[in-house]
Amino acid sequence: TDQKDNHFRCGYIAIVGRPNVGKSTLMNELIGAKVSITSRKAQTTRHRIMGIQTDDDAQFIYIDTPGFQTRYNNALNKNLNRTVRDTLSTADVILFVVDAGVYGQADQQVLDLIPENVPTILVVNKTDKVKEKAELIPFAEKLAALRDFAAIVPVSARQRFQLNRLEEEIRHLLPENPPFFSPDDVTDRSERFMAAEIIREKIFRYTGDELPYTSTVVIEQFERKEKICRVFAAVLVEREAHKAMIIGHKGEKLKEISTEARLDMEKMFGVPVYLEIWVKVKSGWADNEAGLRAYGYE
Ligand code: GDP
Ligand code: K
Ligand code: MG
Repeated sequence: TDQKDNHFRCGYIAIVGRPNVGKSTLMNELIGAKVSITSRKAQTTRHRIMGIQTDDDAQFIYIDTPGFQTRYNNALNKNLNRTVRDTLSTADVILFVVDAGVYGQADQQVLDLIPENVPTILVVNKTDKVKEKAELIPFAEKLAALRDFAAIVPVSARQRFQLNRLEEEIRHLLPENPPFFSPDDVTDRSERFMAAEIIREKIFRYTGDELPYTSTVVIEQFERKEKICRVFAAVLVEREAHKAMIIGHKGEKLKEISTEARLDMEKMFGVPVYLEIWVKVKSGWADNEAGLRAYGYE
């Protein structure tokens, strides 16, 4: 009805937390169907990962923030944290995810990056690991004192426990907006894009300074079949030294990057994935505008 249309809600929900608290699992479970995954370009050459879930009354646009997931405390990460802070200040809702019963300095560092003026839901994940649920009450009370959270929701992303309640809490906080994305704006292209995004995230994770600024991932071939997905990717770098950084000693680093990327793709696409990654030196591509356009950067 018209009235319903007037009240449609749509907005960006950033999911943050230290590594391994279950952010990606939570996002995947919240968006449910793999096909609802889509993506769009951010203002910079760095893309954001998004999952979109649309129902009759609202469109939820989730942003996963890979910036927190890298384990090196270097200039790149400081820059990434800045990017994360920008992402957070433009989000409509923030989900601050912690591990049930565990709260340490790494969690606090993430909380410190969250702007006070964006409604933030404290998500206490992995409640399935806690046998005595009563133990969670003092834990949640301790955390409640840290910030004026819009809500505190204990969940188990893995067991889908309380995810509907979490979704309702998010829904109330979304602004009234028409949908920004068409609900069926989903094609192979987005999976192809996600494949590049996943590889990029793993490269961030496994390499140190500078490298990601001048490297990019190009999906040269993407074959999506019912029972398998084949992905051939090239990582373009500017110098031989950069290539060596990605490949690592006896190819070990590239092997780890490939394995982790493949496992993530399998989770996301729901089929076994065959993945090959090459590293190629393309001198000067990052400075060359035509080159950038050819790789999809406007
Ligand atoms: P991220 O680094 O924050 O994105 O965390 P991931 O989503 O990759 O999850 C890290 C690990 O925690 C994985 O092994 C998940 O399977 C696991 N995990 C995520 N959610 C839950 C949960 O609700 N319960 C339990 N027991 N494990 C979970
Ligand atoms: K992880
Ligand atoms: Mg993750």
